[in-house]
Amino acid sequence: MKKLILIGRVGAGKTTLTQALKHEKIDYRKTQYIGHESWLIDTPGEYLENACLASAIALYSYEADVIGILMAADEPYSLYPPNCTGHVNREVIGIITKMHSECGTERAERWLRLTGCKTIFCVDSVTGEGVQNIIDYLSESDTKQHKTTKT
Ligand SMILES: Nc1nc2c(ncn2[C@@H]2O[C@H](COP(=O)(O)OP(=O)(O)OP(=O)(O)O)[C@@H](O)[C@H]2O)c(=O)[nH]1
Ligand SMILES: [Mg+2]
Repeated sequence: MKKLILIGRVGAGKTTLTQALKHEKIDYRKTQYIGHESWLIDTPGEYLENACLASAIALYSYEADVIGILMAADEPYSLYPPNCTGHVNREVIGIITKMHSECGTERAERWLRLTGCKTIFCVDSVTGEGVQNIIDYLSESDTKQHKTTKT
């Protein structure tokens, strides 16, 4: 199993997705620190939102095999600079959470593509829809060969 770090703004759904990926009960908990002991690294959204904390994400990304950039379908704007994945020496995937939002997923997908993400998953972490696709992706021996993108 590849080790995945999840980054995204406050409320993007990192912890909920972490619980869904681990088949745990969905239970809201504000993330206060970076937990990096398992195959999933969950980060507080504040680390992405504050420039003075952002370097911690870069440091913890070195612990991971795959960087998961989250964006909820209902986010009003993107925090990610265009082509930011070009700076990353790891596999990067985009993950659209809250896929059943009335906003639809197209806008989030465009923003994630703008970051450079080629592989994008859509999930509803509360119902579990789409979550298995990420588990399958992480289980593959060579994720670079993975061709699945959002349809
Ligand atoms: N319907 C739906 N709700 C979601 C989904 N993901 C997260 N939520 C809800 O969004 C809220 C915030 O989710 P969290 O997982 O705590 O967000 P987070 O990114 O971990 O936030 P921080 O820890 O503050 O950085 C919770 O009420 C979740 O139930 C999803 O895929 N679908
Ligand atoms: Mg959290």
